[in-house]
Amino acid sequence: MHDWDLVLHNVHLATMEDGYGEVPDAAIAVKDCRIAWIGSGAALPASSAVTIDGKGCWLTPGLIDCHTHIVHAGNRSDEFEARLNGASYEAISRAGGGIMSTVRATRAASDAELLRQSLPRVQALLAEGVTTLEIKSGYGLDQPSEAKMLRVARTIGARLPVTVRTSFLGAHALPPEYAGRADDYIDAICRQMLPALAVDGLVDAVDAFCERIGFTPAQTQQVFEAAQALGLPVKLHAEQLSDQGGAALVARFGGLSADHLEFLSQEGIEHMARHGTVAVLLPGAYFFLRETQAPPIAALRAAGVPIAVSTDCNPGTSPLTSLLLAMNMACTLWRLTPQEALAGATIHAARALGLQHETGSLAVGKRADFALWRIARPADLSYAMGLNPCVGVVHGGAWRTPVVSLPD
Ligand code: DI6
Ligand code: FE
Repeated sequence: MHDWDLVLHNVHLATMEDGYGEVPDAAIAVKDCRIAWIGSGAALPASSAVTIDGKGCWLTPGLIDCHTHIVHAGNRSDEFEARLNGASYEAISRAGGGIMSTVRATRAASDAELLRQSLPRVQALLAEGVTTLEIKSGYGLDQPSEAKMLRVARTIGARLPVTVRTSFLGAHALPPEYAGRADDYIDAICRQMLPALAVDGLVDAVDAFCERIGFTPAQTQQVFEAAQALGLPVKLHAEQLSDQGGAALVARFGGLSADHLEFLSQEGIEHMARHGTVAVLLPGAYFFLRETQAPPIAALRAAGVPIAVSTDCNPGTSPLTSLLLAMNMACTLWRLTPQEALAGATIHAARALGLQHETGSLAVGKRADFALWRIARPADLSYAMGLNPCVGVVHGGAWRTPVVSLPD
């Protein structure tokens, strides 16, 4: 009798439903790509086509990286080195460096080249148990180049065992063609770029960079109105370097998430709590930029705002391709607990993508996205730096790793 497609037994579960949601000495069964049964190993009621001995490892939901700019061409290690040799950020920027150097490289790359350069970064995340990945555009800044970035993101989801959600970030920076004409660029985004990309099915959500060096709250609001007219959810890079009231703005639009948040005000927190907007924390950018103002973690906790943690993988401010290290940084730099960090990379990250009914925890009916870890307890995932204890991954009910039998 083969009732189930896959059973994993001899595992300890951290379901991430209600804290860690620990189930020791457990088994979990999969049918039609979804979780069909969870319980104690001794109570396993039916047999399966494939049975895997987890050998006492821990099973968590597959990790979710809910904020990345992982598709881009080139890198900025030359600028990193120049700055450490004394060059100022302004001088680099005046010489055409900074974000525009990534825009030039990304515009110049073919689809195939952009994919080739992005894949090693994606593979680094997948090796650490990531099964869902958000990918933004925002280094094209014209319609064909933004479309190219989003197509490559879709290709990653189609070719690799990972669920990809795309975000259109046309309002990331002002392209040189529009120098001094930011309002005209926002108009082009709202009237031409976004509608065309949405019709092509390339956009799952709409993002913007609301900042003194980005776009104003009024310009951000215009982008959100255009998204709303197309039925697309919104999210925002908010309060990273200054308090622009971006978190309250995105919350008022029923936004999925407000991200960064180092300069978030109490008023912003209250709007987020009221509208269920997730706080996405990005410690990699804080670390790499050597920022000193931490996001208001205690106040977010007190208000009951769900907190997610992500890499912000990008070439300028967070060249980070380890979600486990982002979790460690959230704990060491900002005093998140390891349990909060793991929730931030699973159940709350799922909510930040609007996928909370689909993935992010181990619950009957959800997609079978698992990561299997050779660890002693869940806190190990936030504790170790640079060790990858992931020994197996299931994405949509399918083993991603070739091993069907774990080494002892
Ligand atoms: N905030 C950031 O820190 C990055 N983008 C954003 O919206 C910067 C991206 C870059 O420098 O390439
Ligand atoms: Fe970002």
